[in-house]
Amino acid sequence: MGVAEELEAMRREALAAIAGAIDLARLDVVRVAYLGKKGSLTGILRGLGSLSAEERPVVGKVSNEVRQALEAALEERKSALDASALEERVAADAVDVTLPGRVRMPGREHLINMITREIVDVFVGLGYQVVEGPEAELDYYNFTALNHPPAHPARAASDTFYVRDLSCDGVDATGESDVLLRTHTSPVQIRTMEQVKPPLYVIAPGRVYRRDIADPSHLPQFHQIEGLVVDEGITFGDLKGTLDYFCKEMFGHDRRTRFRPHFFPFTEPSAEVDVSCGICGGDGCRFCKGTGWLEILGCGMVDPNVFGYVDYDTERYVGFAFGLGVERIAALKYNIPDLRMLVEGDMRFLRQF
Ligand code: 2U9
Repeated sequence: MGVAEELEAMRREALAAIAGAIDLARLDVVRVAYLGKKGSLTGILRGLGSLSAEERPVVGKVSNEVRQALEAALEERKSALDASALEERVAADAVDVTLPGRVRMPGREHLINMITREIVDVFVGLGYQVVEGPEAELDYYNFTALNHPPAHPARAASDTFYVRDLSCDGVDATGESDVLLRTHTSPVQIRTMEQVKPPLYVIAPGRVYRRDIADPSHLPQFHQIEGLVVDEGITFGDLKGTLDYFCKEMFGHDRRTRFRPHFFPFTEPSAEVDVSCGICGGDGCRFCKGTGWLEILGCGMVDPNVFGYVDYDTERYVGFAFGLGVERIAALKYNIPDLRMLVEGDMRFLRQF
C-alpha cells in the first residue's frame, strides 16, 4: 500500500475510533494513538524526509489534511462528550421538587406526664411543694411507719415486689428482704417529715409497683400522686374543700363530689371520693354503671400513730392526706377502656392527647 492509501485508511480508522470513544478518557487515548509524540500520523510526518521529492509535497499535504480532519473530529467529539457529561451530572443532581416531604414523627409528652403535670400544678397553685423519693424503698418507710401491722396483707410477697441484693444478704430477722419496690408514694412523705418540721403542704408524684397482673383496670407499675398537709387546726372540712376544689379544677366547675367512708391503715377517719359523672351529669349511664358517680381518689385524716414514727407533736398538729392513681384519672378523663393502652406505646393511640 502506498503512503497515500495508508493515510486514507488511517483517517477512516481514526474517525471511527473518535466516534466510538464513549468518554473523555477514551477519547484522549485515541488522540495520543494518532496525534501523540509516538502516534501513527506523527510517525508518517516524521518519515516525510525519506520520501522522494515528488511524493513529499503530496503526502505532506494529505497528512496535514488528515491531521486537521482528526483534530476537528476530536474537538467536535470532545464538545459532544462534555455536553453529555454535564447533562448526566445535572440529571443525577436533580431534585424532584414535586415529591412529597418526609413525615417527621417528633416525640411528645406522654399522657401520664401531662396529667401528672396538670394535677401537680393545681396543688402548686395552692402553695404545696413537690417532694420526691426512691422507688426502691425500705419496708420501714413503705409499711411500718405508715401504720401497717406486721401481718398486713399488702406486705405479702404475693402483693409487693421485694428486692434481693445478691451481693449481700439484705434480709431481715424473718429471712424476708427489707427492700421493696414502693407500693405507694407515702414513704416520700415519711422521709420529708423526718427532715422538715410542720407546717407541711406537700405533693408527692411518682411511679409505684404492685404485684398485679395487667388487665383493663390494673397495671403492675403505675403512677400515683399523694398529698399531705400537716398544720395546726386542720379539719376534715379543709380536706373536703381542698379535694372539691381540685376536682372542679381538673374535671370542670359543674362537677360535684361526695365522700364515702372507707378504711386505710394510715388515715383515720378515711374516705373514698367520687366525682359526679361527666357523661350523664349524675343521672346514671353506662359510663358510671348507672350510679351517677365515678370513684377518683382516697383520703383521710392522718392517723396519729404515723406522726408518732416521725416525732411530730400529735397534741399540736393535725393532718390530712389523699392519694390518687394517675392512670385511673387519665382513663376517666379521656374515656380510655383499658389501662394497658397507656403503656403499649402505640403512637396512633397516644398522639390523640
Ligand atoms: C402519709 C400519711 C397518709 C395517702 C393516701 C390514699 C388515701 C388512697 C389510693 C388511691 C388509688 C392508692 O393509687 S391508689 O390505688 N390511695 O386512697 N392515699 S390517703 O395517705 C397518706 C400518705 C402519707 C404520711
